[in-house]
Amino acid sequence: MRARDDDLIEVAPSVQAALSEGRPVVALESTIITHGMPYPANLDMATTVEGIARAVGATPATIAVIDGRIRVGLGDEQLGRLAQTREARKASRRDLAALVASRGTAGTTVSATMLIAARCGIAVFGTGGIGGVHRGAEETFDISADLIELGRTPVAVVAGIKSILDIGKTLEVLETQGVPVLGYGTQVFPAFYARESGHAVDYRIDSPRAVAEIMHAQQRLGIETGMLIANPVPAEHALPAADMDALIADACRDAEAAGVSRKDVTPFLLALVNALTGGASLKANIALVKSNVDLAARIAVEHAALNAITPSSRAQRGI
Ligand code: PSU
Ligand code: MN
Repeated sequence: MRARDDDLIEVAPSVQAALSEGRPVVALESTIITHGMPYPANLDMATTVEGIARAVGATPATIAVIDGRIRVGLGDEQLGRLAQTREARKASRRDLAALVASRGTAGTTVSATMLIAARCGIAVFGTGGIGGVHRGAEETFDISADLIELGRTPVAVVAGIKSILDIGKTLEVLETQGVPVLGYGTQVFPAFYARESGHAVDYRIDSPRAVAEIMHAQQRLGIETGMLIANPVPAEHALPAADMDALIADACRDAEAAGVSRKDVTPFLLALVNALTGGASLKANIALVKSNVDLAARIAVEHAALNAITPSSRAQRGI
């Protein structure tokens, strides 16, 4: 199914033009706007990262579901509405059809954003953090649909894994799903708020071009999994790992005591950790989103350049 022929998915003219001319496009998610950050920091972050993508020559495509239509590329009015409404749902892959049919409005998670991006021929996506395996998942089975999506949808995602999750178990599931995990300028997987987690990455890469080459090789091999590129938080925004660990353990206990489950867990923990750190975690989060989107946009630029050298690969993918 081609997105531009599909009246369920509305691709903004700027995004459509870039895609049909083979110019770089970077996908951006919207659950981070509707459920990941408070207003007005969420709106400021959303417009800032769009500007960051443009500044390096990539067209931003923020993805969301608005009144039952899947939108790829939002206008200011739509971004403003998403940032302020309390009615928006949180849409992962499994929610999309029900939301379209019921004319719902929702922020799209990493899984839904990847799925829609791939439908439209967008190969790179930048955000703050993916969902993963929650601490205590051996009891709750709380494992994000994002990990399964990374295993089945060919989009390169520049994002971290917050320490509200079990980073080790998350990396195990990514390995099971066949997802390459690349460290940008590091051999150690970065914890979200700290530059190091104690876990190794599969491959260290040091330039956007190197990531684009791995994506390109994956395409030519017909491997339809995504990949995760982890980018350490800028040093000046890192938070002390030991303090964060204790605080997050408290937050997880509170979530359990309050009976929070399923899709409410991540938004609950993000809001609580933000409150407990007096806003410091939100600041670090925003710094990381900006840095990730900047890197994603640079990767999109290199990937578009590589595809232009070998147009057959574009033709193969039907773009
Ligand atoms: N992690 C963050 N910030 C976020 C999210 C995760 O640091 O905003 C959002 C993303 O949209 C992600 C989703 O895809 O939460 C995962 O939700 P869950 O854990 O319910 O799968
Ligand atoms: Mn979950």
